Amino acid sequence: NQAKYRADYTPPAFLIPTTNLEVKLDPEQTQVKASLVVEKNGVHNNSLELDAEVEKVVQIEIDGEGLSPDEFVYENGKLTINRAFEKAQVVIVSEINPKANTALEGLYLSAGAYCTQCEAEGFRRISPFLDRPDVLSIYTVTIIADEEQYPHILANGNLIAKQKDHKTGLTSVTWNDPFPKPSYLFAMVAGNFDLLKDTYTTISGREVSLEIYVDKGNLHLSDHAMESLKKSMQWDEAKYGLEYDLDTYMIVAVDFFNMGAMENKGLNIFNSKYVLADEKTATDTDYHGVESVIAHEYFHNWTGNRVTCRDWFQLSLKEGLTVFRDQQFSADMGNPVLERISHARVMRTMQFAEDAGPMSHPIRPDKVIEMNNFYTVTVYDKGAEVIRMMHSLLGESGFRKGMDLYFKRHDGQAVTCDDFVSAMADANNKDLSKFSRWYSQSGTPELTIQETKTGSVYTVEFSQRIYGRDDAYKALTIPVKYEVLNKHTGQQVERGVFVLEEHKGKLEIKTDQDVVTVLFEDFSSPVKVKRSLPLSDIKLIINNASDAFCRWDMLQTLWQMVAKEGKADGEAGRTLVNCLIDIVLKQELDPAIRAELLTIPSFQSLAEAFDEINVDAILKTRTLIPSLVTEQTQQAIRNELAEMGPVNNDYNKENVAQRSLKASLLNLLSFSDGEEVKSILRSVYDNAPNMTERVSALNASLNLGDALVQDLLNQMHKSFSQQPLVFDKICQIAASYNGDEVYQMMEYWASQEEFDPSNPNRIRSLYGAFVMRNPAQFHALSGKGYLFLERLLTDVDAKNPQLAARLIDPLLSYQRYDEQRVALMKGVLLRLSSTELSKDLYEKVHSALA
Ligand code: DPP
Ligand code: ZN
Repeated sequence: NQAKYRADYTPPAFLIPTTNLEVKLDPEQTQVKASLVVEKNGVHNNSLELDAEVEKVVQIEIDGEGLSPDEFVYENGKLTINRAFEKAQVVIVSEINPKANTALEGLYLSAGAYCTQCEAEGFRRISPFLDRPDVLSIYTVTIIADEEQYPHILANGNLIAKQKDHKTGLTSVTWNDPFPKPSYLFAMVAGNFDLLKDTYTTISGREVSLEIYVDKGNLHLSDHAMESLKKSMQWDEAKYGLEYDLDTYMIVAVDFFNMGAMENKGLNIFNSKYVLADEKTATDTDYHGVESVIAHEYFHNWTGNRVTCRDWFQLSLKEGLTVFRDQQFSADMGNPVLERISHARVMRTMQFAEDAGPMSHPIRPDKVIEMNNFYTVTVYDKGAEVIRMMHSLLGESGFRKGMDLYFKRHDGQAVTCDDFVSAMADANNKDLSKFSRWYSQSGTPELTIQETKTGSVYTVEFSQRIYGRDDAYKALTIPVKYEVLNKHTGQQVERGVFVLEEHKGKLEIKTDQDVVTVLFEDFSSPVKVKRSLPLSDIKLIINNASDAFCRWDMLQTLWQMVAKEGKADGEAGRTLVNCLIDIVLKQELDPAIRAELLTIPSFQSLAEAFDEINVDAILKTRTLIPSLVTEQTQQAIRNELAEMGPVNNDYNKENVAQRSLKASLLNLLSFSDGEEVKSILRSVYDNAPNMTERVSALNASLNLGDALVQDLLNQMHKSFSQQPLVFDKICQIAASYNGDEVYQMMEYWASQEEFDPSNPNRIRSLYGAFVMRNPAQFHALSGKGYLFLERLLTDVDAKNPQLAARLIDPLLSYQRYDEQRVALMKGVLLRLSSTELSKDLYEKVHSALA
């Protein structure tokens, strides 16, 4: 389990300008014949050393001549060929076993269909290759299969030939992709699907055929995905002048998939969760997920595929940028404030935790053991925040100039994060060298804020650091969007952007008024803010800030203060309860924002406020506060819910806002007890015209004991049997139940026919929800929750390391808990460390214990 270092990068010793693959499909013995043009890159005498993780290397030829066994060595993931050449035709025949491939990397079977996943290093499990992103090749791929069983035989690019061999009865289908690409973007599929077809005419008038392949019987679930694809194509043309470049864009939805989706050139492969949706079976959150993942993968065609990464340390080059682009797209399609709230939530609950834990890394990591462990919230979401800050500093048109120059310089190349920053800097004549520290420094900056008033000068002093890292910490460039408000009237005095570039900095405002500042509007930098504001100022900001994000944000601060006080009847608690009551009663507020304001913060987001996480105080806060609020507002909530009734079905901004408001109100109501509440939830469930409302009723029912939840879950199971994506919702809700019955509930759902433990979606829905969304049980002092995870990890790691390595994440922050829990969690890690682990889990367990 050797680490690799970014600093050790060297260019490839050989290049492979063309790749011809011939793949004879067979569930257990697929034969892959790779004919490669290989040429030396530079002057050297190195042997050709290929990455290889195939079952068997059957035969090797160089320029038509077979190699004898002593001319090559295949061991430890490398195939070394000891015959010298400058340029040669290298043919390698190997054998692989798709059926045994439970890791779901390389070529595998998903519910009877062949599909591939090659990012990051899966191609070497299909054929020996220079499996690194800076080796770009033109692929021609011939797939041989029984067309009756697999009517759809696909690979990247354009279909160029198809013929049936009447002797064998097999069909061979040939595809060619004219764009040179790294091996991680290779894809092939063979299966029997339903096909949704449409077309899109690009801005220059080319007609592109759009094809979405879904499991038989699911055609009616693919319209939203198609609409999302067309919107994405149109948006990228309008916003960035980027047009699609092949004649066909294919998306295949598969049930067995480790990630969300994969941007393979011209042939995206998707987790069916991010394709299939209709109102009956998918929630608004699912609709949003489909739209944003379709967009994300489509946007990769330029940011990722046309310009790709030189090496995997540069992953954020394509991921941070593409997340930023899909965030912009979602903001344009929906509600920008809600989008920002959700980004801030991800950053504060997941990314800050990762960055404070043992796997902390810069958005451009320096050291990696298993690359799959670095598809992280840091590389993706913090990466996107860094791009966003550049956007803030350069402005909309400056950013666009930078993007244009980036494509002009690097189209068709494999480049680095530095190349991206240089394009931005050069296009704008701006020095971004200091800014680029965001790429090399890990950790979350902590901003201490101090406000003073002297005469008519109001000063806000900022200082940045990371606790415990004072010597090594380099000052980062931090844009602070702010608004100054009159302390008494709440009127705006001034609004602007202050850029902090040193360890300390001062914003000075000339004013005779008594003022308070609203800071980090729109979450303008991914930092932690340490600021003690009097409750009266907090209240003023919640009621008056122009930026709705900050109004929401201040309310979160208040929640955190209450959690830290550990009681609901202190001054902060009373202020919070009063604010929430006001919001419940203020029906004239924007429903989408009101819904967010009335959402109870997650365990993780309250935990963020603690140095040592106080589990009990957080759990208590999350029930006491809503109970106090509903004590005084339940009648108003009931009235409003009765007036609302079921919301219209269509997926649009207004309806989504109404439904999310309804969910927040139902959830609040569930904190007032009584049979009446149960019957309201039951009737919402029974009369719900769509899945969003059914799930709202179910989530609220979690607060009312297990009988109602179990009853409604059984009802849902009956109405939607054999629908895996609905089954996932059932699992998720059951695993979130915070009473001791949760173990029986999980056992029950795991014993159902729909629960296939080799499917990552099932594992994530049931057990992932338990570890992430059930803090009361997962962190129970008995240690039962931790032991449960330990057994699960051992099971899953043996089959699917990538999946196991995701499930372990909550254990990695063990040092942030109290002594008893630290001991329990550390015990699990220690026991795991003494067993045989995959590279994925090994890296995480050992870094946690280091
Ligand atoms: N499929 C993953 C994504 O699109 C990795 N590229 O982010
Ligand atoms: Zn991506």
